[in-house]
Amino acid sequence: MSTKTLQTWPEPVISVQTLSESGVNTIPNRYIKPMHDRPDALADDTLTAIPVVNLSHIFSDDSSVRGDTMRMIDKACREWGFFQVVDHGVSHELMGRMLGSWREFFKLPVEVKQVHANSPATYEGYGSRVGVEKEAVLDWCDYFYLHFYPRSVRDPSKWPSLPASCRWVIKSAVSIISIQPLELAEKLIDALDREVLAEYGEALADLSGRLMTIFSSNLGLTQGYLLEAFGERSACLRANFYPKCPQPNLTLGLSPHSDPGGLTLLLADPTVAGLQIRKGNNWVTVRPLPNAFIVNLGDQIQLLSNGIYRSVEHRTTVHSEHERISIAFFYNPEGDALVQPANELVTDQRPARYPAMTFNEYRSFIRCKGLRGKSQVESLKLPNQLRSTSLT
Ligand SMILES: O=C(O)CCC(=O)C(=O)O
Repeated sequence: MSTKTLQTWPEPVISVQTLSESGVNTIPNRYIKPMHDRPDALADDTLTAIPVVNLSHIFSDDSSVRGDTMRMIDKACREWGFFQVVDHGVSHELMGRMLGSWREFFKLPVEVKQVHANSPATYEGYGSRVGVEKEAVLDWCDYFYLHFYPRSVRDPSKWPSLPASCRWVIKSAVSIISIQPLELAEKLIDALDREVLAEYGEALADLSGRLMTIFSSNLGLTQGYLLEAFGERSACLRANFYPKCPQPNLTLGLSPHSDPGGLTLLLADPTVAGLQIRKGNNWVTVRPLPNAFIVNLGDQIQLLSNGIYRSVEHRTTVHSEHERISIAFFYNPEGDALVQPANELVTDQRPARYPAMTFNEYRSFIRCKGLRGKSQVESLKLPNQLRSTSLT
């Protein structure tokens, strides 16, 4: 892929919210999925309780409680690739503020959000598509994407708020004179507080690190193995907004995909379901618990664990009566880290299933082609693995 391909979107981008609010009764063709990808195909709408882990039990004084919790996580990783964590140590108040702030942000007029419009070069900012293929079928979702780590790529000026130094000046001005631009400015200031964002990023990176040490131990590796293999801390966030859709049966909020990175911590609106996970030949709908994070394994854990743990395809549905919001925190290897199956997990019976590749190389696929199920990780299987792994 040439760098030029990733400089601009192939067609003008229209926010989904604009379409939704225009009052159309039918959705444009470019959002209509082929029959086999529509939400009704193979889906089970009953809310499913995926495994729930009380993470504080990892620190229990009782070694049997600690052991049971470790085993529960291992089982969830092997059987689901997804689980929810409660009592995870992240402040519920901070989680509530994040959901509230992003809700407010997406309520802002589109012109204000467009100030942060993103490009496929870094994806950072406000956007409505993933992938640069011309005439691709699009998803019913707007989002805001931003980088937290490594700190060298963190650019809070791209985050949706104003620098603290300007806040009080504008706030006091707004309280005296009420005119349109200042009203907008005030809304923007209140929409997201960069300090909340930074605090959230720190808390979730810490939680991800703890989970990585648990995964390492459960895989029989040294506790720090996965963290070391990932290199410098690297993480980004995607706030997803799914506007109301007049024909939810014809489209998807996000197309099926596995996450390209390490692990994802999803904070989902507990009042509106929408996340579906592939389980065998079915799609099951997750029941999100209040104050929980939905944890899922990404492709890099599949590669490092030599396929013992697997990333799992998921997608989202949309509604005609409700909008929905979710905040996905992606914990990734550093861009230049060479990711390959851990030596300890390569044996004569289980030879290396995947070649070594840097994460930057890996993620350029999704950035170019958009969300394509598990096609990338499956396409990487080494030739001697194709026959044996097709059985798993
Ligand atoms: O909105 C959701 O429930 C899932 C979001 C997701 O899969 C993503 O952002 O990659």
